[in-house]
Amino acid sequence: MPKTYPPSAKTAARAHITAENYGPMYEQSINDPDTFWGEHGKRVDWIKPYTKVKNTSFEPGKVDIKWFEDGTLNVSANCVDRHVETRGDQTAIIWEPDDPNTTESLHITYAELQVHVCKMANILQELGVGKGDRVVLYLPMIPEAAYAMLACARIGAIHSIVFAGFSADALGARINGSDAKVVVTADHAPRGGRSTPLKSNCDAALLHCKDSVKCLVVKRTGEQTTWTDRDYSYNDMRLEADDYQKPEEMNAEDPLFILYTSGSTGQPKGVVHSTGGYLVYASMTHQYTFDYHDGDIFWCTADVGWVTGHSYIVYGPLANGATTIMFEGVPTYPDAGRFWEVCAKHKVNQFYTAPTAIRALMGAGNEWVEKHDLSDLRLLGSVGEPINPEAWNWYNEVVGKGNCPIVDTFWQTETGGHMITPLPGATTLKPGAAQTPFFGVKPVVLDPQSGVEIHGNDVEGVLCISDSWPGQMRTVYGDHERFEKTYFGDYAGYYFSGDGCKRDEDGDYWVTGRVDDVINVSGHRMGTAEVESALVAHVAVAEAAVVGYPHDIKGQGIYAYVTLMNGQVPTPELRKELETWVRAEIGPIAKPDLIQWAPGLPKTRSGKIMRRILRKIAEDDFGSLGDTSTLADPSVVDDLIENRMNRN
Ligand code: 6R9
Repeated sequence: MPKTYPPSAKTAARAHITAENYGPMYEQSINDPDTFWGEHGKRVDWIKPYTKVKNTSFEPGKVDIKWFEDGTLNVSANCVDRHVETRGDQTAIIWEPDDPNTTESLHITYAELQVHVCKMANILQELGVGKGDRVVLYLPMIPEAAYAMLACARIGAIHSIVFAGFSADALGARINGSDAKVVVTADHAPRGGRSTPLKSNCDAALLHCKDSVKCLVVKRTGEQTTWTDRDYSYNDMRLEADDYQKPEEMNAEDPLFILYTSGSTGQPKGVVHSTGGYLVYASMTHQYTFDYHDGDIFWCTADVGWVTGHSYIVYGPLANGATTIMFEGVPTYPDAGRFWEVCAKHKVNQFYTAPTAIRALMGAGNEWVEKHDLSDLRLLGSVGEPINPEAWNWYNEVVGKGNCPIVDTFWQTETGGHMITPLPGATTLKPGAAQTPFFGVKPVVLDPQSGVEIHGNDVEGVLCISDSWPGQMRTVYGDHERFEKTYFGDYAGYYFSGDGCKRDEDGDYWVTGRVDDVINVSGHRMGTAEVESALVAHVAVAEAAVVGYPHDIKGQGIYAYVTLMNGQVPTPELRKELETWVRAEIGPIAKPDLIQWAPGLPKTRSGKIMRRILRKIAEDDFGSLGDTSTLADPSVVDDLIENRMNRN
């Protein structure tokens, strides 16, 4: 029996949620969601209070999700204005730059935040942005990213953030996909001592977009950039912009943002989140999962380009009047002690990061942690992929000194906030398990083949959710049918997560990873189909199949099997060229780790690529290939095995 960790008396004594109140609250959230959420929905300020709470259906063909549907509110008023009245001088955002030796960190109070957000809102309006319009944000991790998010929310515009590590092509596709009016970017994005030319990427992207799209440019480094007729300087415009802007009254169900994410088929889809339900859920999970109390300093190391940054750098913490850290850099720059230096410098109380970072820092050695005073840390969090027990133990012992509960939070871009997670004052922790459902979440384990619910404990299957929760995505932008098909098409009446899971003998959930063609590289979601379509877009490539394989640091690496066009010669130079090509098509995170030249791919007689076999070979586990008798040409497998790239 692996060791488990009950909440310490100290943790339990101060916790919002304890072993005593979790059970009854959870029961009510499931059995009487109207009463439960009717009460908890009041944690945010409404302009017009709701009278209806839950109105949701997972029924095939009629999937429809509405929460608090007749209420009105404004997210920016909730994240900013209401705190200005009570804690205007408190720091809202601590900004920590990429390079601590050349740049000072910043402390932005709630009163200052209001001015920044209002100015940005006025600038966006001047550029023609109104309620319901889309604005793409392609920014470094700078305070202006938060100002722009909140400014959109203030005027009722819908933001769509594109991670600054994505390429010009990916950016262009997302600008067009949401028909955005304005793109907000910066001259350059410093990260890990290197600099990405965001503005010139943006110029390249906009070549493929409507002429009417405007570009608002924030000065970050001051390095030279080209300037065109569509460009506007944020730094100039803010000198003239008014410092107040009245928040727009929004319906609870108006979209707050779009965020593109990868799925198992086709191009990334625009996940749409709502105004009311999302904010209630993001703020409640932030407070309870991290046991956040007034005055605490909270640090989520994610980028705002991912959902984790949306919910737990900006919306959740600011709705709760928290002090939230925005970190521009990477864990290993200037050295492998950076995370711990920042924790010590700002006296961080709750620290939230990804297993890939934990594994990398574990490999760098304990001395980097021990150099810094981490005595203010009270809680540690993990997100993005399953955390292996070795990394969990290191996080617990070396970083947390055995005094900080670890919350292993399972959730998704689609879910808006935590779904399955320990609560620090209530849960006896098990290393490697996300464990218990958050309020309002009803996980079920289904048999993957029959789709029948598997009851009881000590069972395994696919993870579905059987009823709606307020933070759930509402639709795929512009394609409700795709929403239904993707999430409700496989198992009628259930939201399907795409993950496999076990429910152990105590009823705790262990999420075991994707069961579809989504791979998880350093906690970033990648559709194998996206990488494949980038590869086949290269003139030399006839066919490509991409799978994940176990990678010590990244969790999964990208393994590509490439069949070249007739007459093309496989050379190391071509391999390099394909790597660079994928980087340019999608972004650095999509670059294949291994490319194997494949004279042929294993296919069924009907032409389907048998990925199961390719996965096994990539895992260097070809002893158990299973049945290959349905292959059109079984001999291709021998060649693939002989030339495999990953030998353990
Ligand atoms: C928040 C976020 C979602 C996918 C999800 C699952 C994996 C995330 C996890 C986890 C096990 C955890 N995942 N957290 N698996 N334990 N604590 O990561 O969103 O980028 O959409 O990824 O990540 O496979 O389906 P997103």
